[in-house]
Amino acid sequence: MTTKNHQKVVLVGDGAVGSAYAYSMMNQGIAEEFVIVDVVKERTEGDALDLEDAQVFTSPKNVYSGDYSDCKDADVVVITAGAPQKPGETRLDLVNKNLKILSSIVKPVVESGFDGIFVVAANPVDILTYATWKFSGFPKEKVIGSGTSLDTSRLRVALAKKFNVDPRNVEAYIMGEHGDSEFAAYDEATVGSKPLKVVAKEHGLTDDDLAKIEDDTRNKAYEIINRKGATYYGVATCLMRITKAILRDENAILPIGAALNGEYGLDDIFIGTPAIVNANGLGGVIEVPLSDKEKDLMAKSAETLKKVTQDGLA
Ligand code: 6V0
Repeated sequence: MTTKNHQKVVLVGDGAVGSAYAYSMMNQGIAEEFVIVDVVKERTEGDALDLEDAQVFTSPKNVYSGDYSDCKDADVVVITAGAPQKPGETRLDLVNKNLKILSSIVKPVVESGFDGIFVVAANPVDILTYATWKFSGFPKEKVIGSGTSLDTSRLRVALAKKFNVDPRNVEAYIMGEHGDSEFAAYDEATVGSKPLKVVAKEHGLTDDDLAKIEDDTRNKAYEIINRKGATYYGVATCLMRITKAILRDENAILPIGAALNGEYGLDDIFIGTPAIVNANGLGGVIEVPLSDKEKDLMAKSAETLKKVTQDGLA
């Protein structure tokens, strides 16, 4: 597939995550047209005015405050609208509030004639990605969740610090739910194609140390929320990366919330796994050859999500 010369992205949800994403998109000069939609219109107008001032130093871009009719000819609609976690709340606690908000968004987006790719980041993201697929009636490939992209970044950064290497050379994934049942797929992970567990040993890290890094990764959102009330730069950059892979038809392998079709013995679910991202959205799931222990963790994580999906969408 060839990519278009003029590419358009609509952001729905101009809060902490959405505005950080918009800024990241501007800085990377990715889309020619960038539209911001939110229930708080003044904020989108203010952000558009603020962001356009960056054009002189980035690349020319038409950034403006819009509405759902702007989705008609968009290539990607990114949904970051929804209540964020408060201190003490888990992501799954947000389900009812955010499902309501989501349904009020997906309907007018689809009614506009939108035929591009949905990218969902609002939490609980795996449930809301599934719901976006359901509410939209789109093919599964055209709906992508941010899944465990942020968690995977967090893991790579933590491991890279221990090994004193560039995080981009740590090929390790967090898989499963973006939330408390996620896990680090250490058994298949590599650092510069050397098994991660071998590298860890060389650096004096025990299995307990690796388990602690996994745990810290899982809890990093809480650490950030307790200090500054929200997390946004990390996820915003992940969203920029996913959008870029779609708009540039990259076939990039990224950790996302992907629809499974029998992989890991699972279907009817969106869950964190490495997958190919291209102009069609999901180009295919990379089924990691998990160890038996990891297969169990994936199954348990899926079970958690399926229960919430069934209750939330019943
Ligand atoms: P925020 O700063 O409160 O922004 C939410 C925005 O959504 C606000 O601007 C609201 O006005 C807007 N909004 C609410 N209802 C609607 C509606 N019906 N239509 C349009 N806009 C609406 O929250 P923040 O930006 O911090 O978080 C947004 C979502 O991202 C939350 O659900 C977070 O939990 C989630 N995150 C997801 C992450 C991930 O890894 N997937 C990471 C961090 C946050």
